[in-house]
Amino acid sequence: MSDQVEKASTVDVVIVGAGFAGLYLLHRARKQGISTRCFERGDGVGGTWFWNRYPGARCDVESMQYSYGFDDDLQQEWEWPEKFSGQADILAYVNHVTDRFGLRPHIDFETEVRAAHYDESQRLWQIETSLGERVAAKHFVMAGGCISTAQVPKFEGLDDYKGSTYHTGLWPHEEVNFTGQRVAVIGTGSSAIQAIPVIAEQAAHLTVFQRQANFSIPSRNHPMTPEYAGAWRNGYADKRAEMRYAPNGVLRDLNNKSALDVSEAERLETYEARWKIGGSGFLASFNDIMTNKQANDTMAEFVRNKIRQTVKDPVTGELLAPKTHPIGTKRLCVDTGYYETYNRDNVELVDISTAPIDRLTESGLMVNGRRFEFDSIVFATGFDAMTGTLFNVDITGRDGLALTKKWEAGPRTYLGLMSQGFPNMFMITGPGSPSVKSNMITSVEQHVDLVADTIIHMRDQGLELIEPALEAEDAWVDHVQVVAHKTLFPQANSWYMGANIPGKPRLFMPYIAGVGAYRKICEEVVADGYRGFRFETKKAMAAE
Ligand code: N01
Repeated sequence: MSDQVEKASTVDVVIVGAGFAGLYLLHRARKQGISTRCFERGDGVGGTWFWNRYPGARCDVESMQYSYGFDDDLQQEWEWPEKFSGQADILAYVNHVTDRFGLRPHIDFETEVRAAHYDESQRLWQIETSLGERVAAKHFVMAGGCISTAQVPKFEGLDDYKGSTYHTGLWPHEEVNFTGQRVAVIGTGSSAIQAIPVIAEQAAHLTVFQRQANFSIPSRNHPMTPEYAGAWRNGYADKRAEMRYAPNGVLRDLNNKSALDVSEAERLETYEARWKIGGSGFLASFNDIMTNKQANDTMAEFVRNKIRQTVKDPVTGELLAPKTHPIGTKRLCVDTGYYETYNRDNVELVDISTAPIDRLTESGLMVNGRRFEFDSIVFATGFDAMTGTLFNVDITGRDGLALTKKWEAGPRTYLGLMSQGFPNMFMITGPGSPSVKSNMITSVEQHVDLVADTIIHMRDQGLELIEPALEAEDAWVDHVQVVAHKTLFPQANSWYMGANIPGKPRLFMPYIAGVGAYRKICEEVVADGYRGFRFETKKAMAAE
């Protein structure tokens, strides 16, 4: 790791996190002469890709699109080995970006931000770190990611279990070898669906505990071809511009027909053709899959039939065919050989939908009175998404108001960017922005540019404080829910709805109207003199 530079205790901006968001913000700030401190809990950069090292971890957005677009030399020069990148390749890329732009010395690694209190008298955020350091900042930016607080359910007997335990989102850096072991995987979300085929190849026996089955589409991943990469590189300027206004921040071939306006033969032919292509673009087979339950049912049944055809044991196949939610309303998974894995002799699926795990024991766990013994248990049980990482920091705003208190009935933001009562605090891809319902890099770049441009605007105009107006925030909170309820998303018990965390308020957290629609709203807000925000000048403070 490079030598650290001298660190100031009063800066313009404190940034939490050195993942894709924190790194780009650090780069923008440094270029514009904005002083920063950037704190990262890990001992390296990369955020999600630093922590999620489980076997099979891979991105389901194509490499040519899951990459920064802010620097043309970077995107022209970087070589991606595969259509969909594995975790190690993405981490290598993030490390390259960090060093290419000289960011590493400006990051405090292995340092958590524990508290951030807004000091109204000085209009400064007072930050406290896990190393006991205090730093004051004009602006405080939470860039710690949306899916970065791993959760292990509070199973009874959790501490009694004597074997090895792992969480997919906190995977050890050294290689984990399951050869010869009896392994359990708890959970069947995106992480499990990627890990299970790889663990099954190593383990002597693998038992998968499934609560709700998930829909998964084959990735059809393959080595990158020079033709494909070349076509992207030659067209990057236009393609990135298009991505920024695309519904999910990725270029996808959306079929602009209703699934119900075509004949059954055309519908099946369309699904079949897209199944062969693979990937989550499958959802773009028709334009009403996420808004019309009848249309959605046609796609869901097509995928269920694929699962039934793939899995040889009909009982297991039926258990794996999801029936609890419309397809796409929980994050659509993308896999390599997931359903085929259940045809192996060393893999067993245990349905815990009606009889949950009773408890963990010294040597394994018990379900419905049946005792299982394991050498290792893998928790693929997900994250306290969207709000968990924000709540891990003791954040208090004006009048000592805690963010946890303000958001006790659910997140309250204006544009997913700021919350009233917390002046000069920004969230990158916060709740109420497209965030997890988009290509994260597209959304990260948009938010970072908006935040950096706003800080520069304030500096240039002699403005010292920015805060959303309560009415603007109230209207946005309502708007996010109105838009969500025009879709099928609220019908699922998903982490988008906070349903995976006991006691978490149930409401749809991301903004689902699309990346392009959202970007246009942000552009209009800024063009309209930051409509819905209020500023205060230095003079106003002196007069108080
Ligand atoms: O987590 P999840 P994840 N007892 O919350 C089960 C992104 N990601 O880490 O469905 C038993 O989706 C839970 O069951 P249920 C992506 O956005 C992207 O897999 O709630 N089981 C579920 O099966 C993704 O959505 C990529 O009934 C319990 C599983 O654990 C997000 O990260 C790859 C349980 C958790 O699934 C999170 O994915 C990986 C309990 N008490 C992740 N509690 C790609 O880019 C939970 N479960 C490809």
